Amino acid sequence: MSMMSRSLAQADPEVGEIIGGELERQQTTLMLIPSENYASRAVMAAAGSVLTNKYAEGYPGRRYYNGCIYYDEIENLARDRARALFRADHANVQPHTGTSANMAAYYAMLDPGDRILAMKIEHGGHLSHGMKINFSGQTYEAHFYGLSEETDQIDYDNIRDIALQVRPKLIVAGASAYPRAIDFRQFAEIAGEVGALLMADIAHIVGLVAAGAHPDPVPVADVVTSTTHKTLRGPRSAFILCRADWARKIDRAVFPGVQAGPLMHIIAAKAVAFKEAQSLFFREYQRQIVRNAHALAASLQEESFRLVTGGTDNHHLMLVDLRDQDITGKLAADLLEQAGIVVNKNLIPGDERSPDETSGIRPGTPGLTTRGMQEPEMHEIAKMVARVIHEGRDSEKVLAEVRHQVLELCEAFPIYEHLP
Ligand code: DSN
Repeated sequence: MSMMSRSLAQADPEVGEIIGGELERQQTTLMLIPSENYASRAVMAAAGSVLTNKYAEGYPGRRYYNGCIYYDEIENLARDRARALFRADHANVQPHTGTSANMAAYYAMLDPGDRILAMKIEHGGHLSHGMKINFSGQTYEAHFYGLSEETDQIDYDNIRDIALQVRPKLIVAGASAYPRAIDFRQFAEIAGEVGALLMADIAHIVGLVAAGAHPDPVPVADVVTSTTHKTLRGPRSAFILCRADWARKIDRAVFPGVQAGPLMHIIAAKAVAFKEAQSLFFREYQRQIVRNAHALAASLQEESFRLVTGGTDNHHLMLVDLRDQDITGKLAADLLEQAGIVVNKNLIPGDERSPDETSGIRPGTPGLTTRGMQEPEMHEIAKMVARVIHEGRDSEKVLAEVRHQVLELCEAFPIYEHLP
């Protein structure tokens, strides 16, 4: 048998086994990380296709390599589907990741040293929204808005005041860990008032936006960036939407500005995900994510956990404040993992602990909802989370019992049954 025709298991059992182990981990644990999900078999087939083989620098009809006929077709399809799904003038589907999409958007809209105004990372912002240790904070003069000290929610009047003082060239609306809906219209009004451009980063909420379950930034923002692997449930990647007047600049910023060869197999997988997101089934899936988030939030509160902002609305995640529970976010997440429940530790507003320790965790419902779970399961999971956090530190028995319950729930709501 030639090297080219052997299966992964035959050609490289070592890698095959590691991937097999990861498949089993995904099948046998409850995944509550709101920025992760399970891609469909069709999305994974496109991502693992022969489209990985070719260079296609440039854009459809203007490639630097010959032989791109099918690459043009697939990129046009992905762009058309993204534009239709989000009712946008223009889509660029080449960015590799959320941060490279943001990098390209800044490159199109700003000059080095220009001022940007974005949410503080400690209050839910993102590394690529101007943090000093990131290219965005090194290249641009970043200023930040925080959340209201009373409500832990976005305070639009305060953002207006800061914007009037700072006079940013660009306002960034969007967050990685904010459990409330974002009012993009208010952001657009502020940007208009101070003469700033508006970029919305909807990496987390993109699926909700596509399904009409969250306010839509596309009509009001100059540029919208997003990932494709979170609530959108596509491959690990990203894209940019913009108004027609930004199309040329955005395209030039992505290529040749910050990227060279596009990942055409991943663009094919994005096309598949955009099609899946047009279905009625996907809209219902997004609405169930929100219903499940409400149910999980309410059940965690019944178990005596304080949620930052008091809950979640129109969203898929919540921030649990563990400061009154005598446990760090890190220890809580480690104990939960031992019981088969995977969450991420997270800073909360006003956190005095380091990002490695934190005082919070950030559970979310997109992955559980993909497995078909509904409100009764959210209630059950909140009870398991509470048991592990309250009793798991001192009891191997509790961890083992919850692990057993997790396995039963995973068996009742299987994932990737078709995979070997
Ligand atoms: N790492 C992502 C998240 O978990 O929110 C953001 O890039």
